[in-house]
Amino acid sequence: MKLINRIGATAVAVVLAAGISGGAQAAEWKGWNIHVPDYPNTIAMDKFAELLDKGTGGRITLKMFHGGVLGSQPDAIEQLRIGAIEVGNFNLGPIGPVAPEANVVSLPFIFKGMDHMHRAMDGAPGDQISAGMAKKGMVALAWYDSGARSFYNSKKPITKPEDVTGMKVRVMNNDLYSGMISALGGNPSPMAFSEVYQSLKTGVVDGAENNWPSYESTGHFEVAGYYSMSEHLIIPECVCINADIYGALSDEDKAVVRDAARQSADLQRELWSKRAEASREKVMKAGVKFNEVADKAAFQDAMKPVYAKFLESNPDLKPLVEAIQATQ
Ligand code: BDP
Repeated sequence: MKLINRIGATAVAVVLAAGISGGAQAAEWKGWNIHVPDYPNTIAMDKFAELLDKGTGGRITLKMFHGGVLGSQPDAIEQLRIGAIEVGNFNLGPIGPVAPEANVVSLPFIFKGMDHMHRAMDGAPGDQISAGMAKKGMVALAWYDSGARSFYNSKKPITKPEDVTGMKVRVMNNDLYSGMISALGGNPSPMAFSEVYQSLKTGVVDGAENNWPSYESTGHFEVAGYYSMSEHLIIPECVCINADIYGALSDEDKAVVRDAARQSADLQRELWSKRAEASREKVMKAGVKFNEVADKAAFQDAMKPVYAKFLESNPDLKPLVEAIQATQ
């Protein structure tokens, strides 16, 4: 009898706890972020947590796990979709394979620059991308900056597509990036962010591609000293939340969560432009051999098969691609 009572009490407690964490009462969320402590995204996600706590009077708390300790980015995206992680700062690159609408931002050179990307993401294309992500269980609360990605390697400057021929280049997990490297005659190597330093160092790959802050914060510049300003990808990032958890919030809490994310994005964008400059200066001082890519058109031309293949498999996304290209 006693035992049965105890089981009964435990069951009630479990049901109550589940009700509380899923509902409007009180919740403790886990957040994923891949970056080092002083990175703009890290500081901004901590700010998000702080604002959430304040805005809900401590009913919703967010414990951030930085440095990718909760798993690789593709894994974390899956964990967020099933609700094992409530919140994450994700690059739309690895989200693309899950949500096709989000994949259009991973078409090389689709954005003409950061301003163009901001206008597109703040407009109708951004809304369509958000809707596509929501259908896959992820609500994008705000967009973070991630600069432009350029090629770097341990061998030589890259000035023309042929320079990539035969090179083994690490890419994020997304067939579009593998297609991009193949179209340049290189050998793509999809790999987790955390493995890139060692792979560059030991020659498992010759190069990779990223923005200035990540090239610097990871130490990749120490082992791949040629940075060639191709700026082939401008990929926004999201502050994302599990769709069911977000959907179960009261309207008031939804507003607090959105507002906190927006404020954290304002901070992130401000810190981002400063860090991009500081990172660039730091690696240049360390002796990185930098070159501009004068003929970007040659790289853009080489991407035609990547676009053709993507539109062939996703004909319904042609209007979205065109809407981004037409965004003024
Ligand atoms: C960085 C992104 C991060 C990615 C990383 C990568 O902020 O989300 O995981 O690139 O290349 O710029 O994997």
